[in-house]
Amino acid sequence: MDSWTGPDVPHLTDGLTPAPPLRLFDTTTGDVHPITTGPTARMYVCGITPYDATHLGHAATYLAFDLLGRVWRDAGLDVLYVQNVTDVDDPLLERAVATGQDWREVAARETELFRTDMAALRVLPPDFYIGAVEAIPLVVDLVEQLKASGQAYEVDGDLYFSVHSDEHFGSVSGLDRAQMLEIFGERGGDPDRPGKKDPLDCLLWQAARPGEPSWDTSLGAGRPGWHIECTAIALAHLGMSFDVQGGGRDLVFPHHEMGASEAQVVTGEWPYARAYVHTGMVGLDGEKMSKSRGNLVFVSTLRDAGVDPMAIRLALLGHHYRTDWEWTDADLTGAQERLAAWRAAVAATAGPPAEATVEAIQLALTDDLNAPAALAAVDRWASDRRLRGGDDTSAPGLVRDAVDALLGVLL
Ligand code: 5CA
Ligand code: ZN
Repeated sequence: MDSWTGPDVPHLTDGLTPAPPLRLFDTTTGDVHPITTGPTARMYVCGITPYDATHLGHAATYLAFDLLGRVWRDAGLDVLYVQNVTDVDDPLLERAVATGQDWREVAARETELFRTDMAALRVLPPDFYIGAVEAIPLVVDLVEQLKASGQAYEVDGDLYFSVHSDEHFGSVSGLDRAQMLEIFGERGGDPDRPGKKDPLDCLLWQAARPGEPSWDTSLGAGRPGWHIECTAIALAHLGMSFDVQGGGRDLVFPHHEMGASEAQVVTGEWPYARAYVHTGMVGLDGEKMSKSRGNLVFVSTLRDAGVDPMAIRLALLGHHYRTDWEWTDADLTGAQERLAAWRAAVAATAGPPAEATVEAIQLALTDDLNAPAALAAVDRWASDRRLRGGDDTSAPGLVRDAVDALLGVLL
């Protein structure tokens, strides 16, 4: 499906010390370590299930991976970025039934709103933006391969993946079996379904149910399971051992664990992704912001109220991507003040030299995407300029370009 149009990214390298190598926290290893790539960095980030508008938790997650793409580009790499849209799945179908709408209309409308929100927030678009529906042939092909090699089996017409066919199963999340069993049921799994070989086995293909959409394929009429959707899209567009699998921390298990195992079993190769990077959960009023809980602040609501998307972006970047945090109005007012201060500073004809500021932004972002430290470096330059002036006429332009290229904020 169509992605969205992204802004041009200014080029920064002239006259600056090269940025240090990128280090990221990898869920699998549990530590921050250097992330090396080939000349093209390959990233898959799990996309939305489009049954409601983009909330600030989603936006924070996509901004974190947007920073990663910007850091890679700043290091002179090409970036191959793939994202899915789960445009057929239980929550979407349930919402459509509950509101008396056609599920396709809900998905198309909310996906379009997501694109508009992402473009407004100046999030660089994925190169491949792929819906689950359009990926059905890819899914069928993978499931056929799993069936042929005996790693998929049937329960009342539905097809399941045998998680134990992957010797590395469990290595993404590092969870023990008891923890897995507990979480699986909470996050879309069905540990108690009779007939499964192992309670943790996950659905690959769900046979058609009355009143639900289905597709006639070699697997019979039905629709894809969730995890195999992302595996099929990632393998088709990135191949095995791509650099970063990203998403919110709620996806570590089962989604990223299962997706990795399915790919590893189909290809006989390891690893699926070289690093697994997860964002913290944004909450409101003491709970994770989620569509099912309904405690949401939407990007589009703020935009409709006239809030500058760059202030929204700065508010989200004010929190480190790995922390869980709660949205408050103070996040937005603080970001609006910061945006005004930065705009005033770069509108000046001269200021203090800015090379060290740009290098500080690069240093912060290459150190596990430390956006708050990067913002603090710009704050220091802006307050220096206000308090002490400065006669470097290239400095305001350099800060503007660096804030644009590295932080995605247009001043
Ligand atoms: N379609 C699947 C992924 S294949 C899905 O999880 N969709 S979603 O709409 O529920 O979430 C979209 C992305 O936002 C996911 O990466 C998810 O981990 C992330 N996310 C969801 N809620 C929050 C939150 N409260 N804070 C931060 N990130 C969140
Ligand atoms: Zn996914």
